[in-house]
Amino acid sequence: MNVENLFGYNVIQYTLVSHVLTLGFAVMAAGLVYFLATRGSAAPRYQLASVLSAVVMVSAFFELWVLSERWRQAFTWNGTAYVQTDVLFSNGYRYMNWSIDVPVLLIQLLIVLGITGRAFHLNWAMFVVGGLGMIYTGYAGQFYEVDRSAPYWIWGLVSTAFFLFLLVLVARVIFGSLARLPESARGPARAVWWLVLVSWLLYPGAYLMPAMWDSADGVVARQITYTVADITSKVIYGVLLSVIARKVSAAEGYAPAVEDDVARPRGGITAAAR
Ligand code: RET
Repeated sequence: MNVENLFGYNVIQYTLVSHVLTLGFAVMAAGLVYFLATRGSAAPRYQLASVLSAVVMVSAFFELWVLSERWRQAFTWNGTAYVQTDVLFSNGYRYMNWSIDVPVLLIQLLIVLGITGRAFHLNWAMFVVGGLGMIYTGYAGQFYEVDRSAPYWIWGLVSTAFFLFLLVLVARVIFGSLARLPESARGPARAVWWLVLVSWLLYPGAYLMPAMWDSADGVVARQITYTVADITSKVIYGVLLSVIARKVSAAEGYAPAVEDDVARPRGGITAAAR
């Protein structure tokens, strides 16, 4: 049971959550178009990363859509406030979505950074095990968020251990690859590290929200936090990876990547104006 079901909401609180959930799935639909349309800008061996971004978009689109419908069904206007119906709102859907998205997001990183062979399979396995371990222990803990009894804190801590393990792996993969990357891709690769660090930290923040801010406003803050985290960790992250894939492809001499680089000076009017 989630704290969302404990409160009544005024018009602003109720609508804010409704809007923010809608923003979430609308951005995923937009991302889907972007990733499919720009897939060809990278060399074939990196194109799987775009396909995987599209997979993440579809899965998140449906999850956020369902969540948004749940929000609508779980509360009804009684003349003064939005109050509970007999439908429960549940953040558990998010955790199910992460079990698809977290492993897929991490594997994309290996593809784009050009990790191959044994290192690819080893990191792949550790990402899947670490990711699922983090998600399902957190999933077990969130059932206890209302009274915040021992399992909430214990599962939260176990989940955090998996999370730290993943962060170390991601840092190793990114910083261990920098020297091999063309100069043009190193900036975006470092940016991926900071993006992962900041955007992933928002999820434990949302988990802890009931302990920090146990009210209707806290619920609004939590759903905003989740949405910002979803947009940054899935869409912005995917865009950054697609930029890296294009830069690496261009450096490898893949003609469509060179052609598609909109920021590359080509002479003509822009050059003449300088
Ligand atoms: C939980 C439980 C409390 C402790 C920690 C957690 C971490 C969750 C994370 C989720 C990331 C999800 C992503 C989804 C993208 O689609 C499970 C909330 C540390 C880091 C990136």
